[in-house]
Amino acid sequence: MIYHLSLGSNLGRRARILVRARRLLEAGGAVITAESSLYETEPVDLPGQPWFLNQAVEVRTDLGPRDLLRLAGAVETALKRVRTAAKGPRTIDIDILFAGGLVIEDPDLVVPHPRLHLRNFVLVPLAEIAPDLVHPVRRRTVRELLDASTDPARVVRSPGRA
Ligand code: PH2
Ligand code: MG
Ligand code: MG
Repeated sequence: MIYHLSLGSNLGRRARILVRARRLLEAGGAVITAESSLYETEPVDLPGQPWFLNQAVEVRTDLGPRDLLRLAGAVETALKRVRTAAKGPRTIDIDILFAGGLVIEDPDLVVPHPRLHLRNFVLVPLAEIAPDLVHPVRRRTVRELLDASTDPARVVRSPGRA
């Protein structure tokens, strides 16, 4: 199955942390088939924390959604994510955006990610690698969701290589 993930970091050596996160995902059986540039993004939800580096990746894997969620959590733990404030600073956050065309609404896993259409830090990187992907609930492409977004938070393509 093909998944799309959002990676984010706003603590420590962010670009290096994203590299390690991608490697650990691959070591866990998720082959990365596309990756966006890195973007410097203004924090949303909880202002006053450092800017994030965000990236979208496409992975191909035999893992089911629940196993991929477990892998993402294990990678976060391996990269020393410490949960302090909700939505606060973190070395790494890995969110499942899309799981093929599946719609999942479990207490601990909601796919498509319930806020992805509201967030430029997700939509801009995702539109770079998957502009024509259709959101199975909202029935809009990623490009259309981005065009419709009213999120004022700034997203700037980072000059560093992904
Ligand atoms: N993640 C959050 C809350 N706010 N802001 C940006 N720019 N990037 C993120 O990845 C992010 C955020 C919760 O996961
Ligand atoms: Mg998140
Ligand atoms: Mg998360």
